[in-house]
Amino acid sequence: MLKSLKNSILIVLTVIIFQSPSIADETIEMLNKLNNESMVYSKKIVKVNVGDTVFWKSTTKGHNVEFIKGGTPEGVGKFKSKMNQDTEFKFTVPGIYAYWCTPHKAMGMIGFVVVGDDKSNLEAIKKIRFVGKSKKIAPDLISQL
Ligand SMILES: [Cu+2]
Repeated sequence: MLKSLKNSILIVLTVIIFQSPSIADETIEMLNKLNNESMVYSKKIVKVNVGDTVFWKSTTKGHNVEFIKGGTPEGVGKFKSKMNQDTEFKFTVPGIYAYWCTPHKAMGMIGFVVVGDDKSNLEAIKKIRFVGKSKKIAPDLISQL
């Protein structure tokens, strides 16, 4: 009896340990509607630690994630996920990351990730040329970083 309990605990622990690398530290849904907003990420700002992974869930189709040019810390490459698909990114370089949904960037579908509480590229983030509705909502979001 005790042995089988011990085995059960071992199995549970093993499952937890082997699953953890695939568990995202933040999950953001890509949505057509959220309350009275349309074309949005469920969380517009997330703050994570260096090495954390953010997972974007394609809850409704028609969206993606694209890092904005000039909107990432120096040395970070381009990132543009496929349309209609879940995606994830492991953040190994600290700083602010600004991204948008390629087809909805003019409809206000933007988001920010702050990694390692590092805001050293804030001035560059403020210089991003947002378009349409994003231009209206970006300053308020940036002030909350
Ligand atoms: Cu979109």
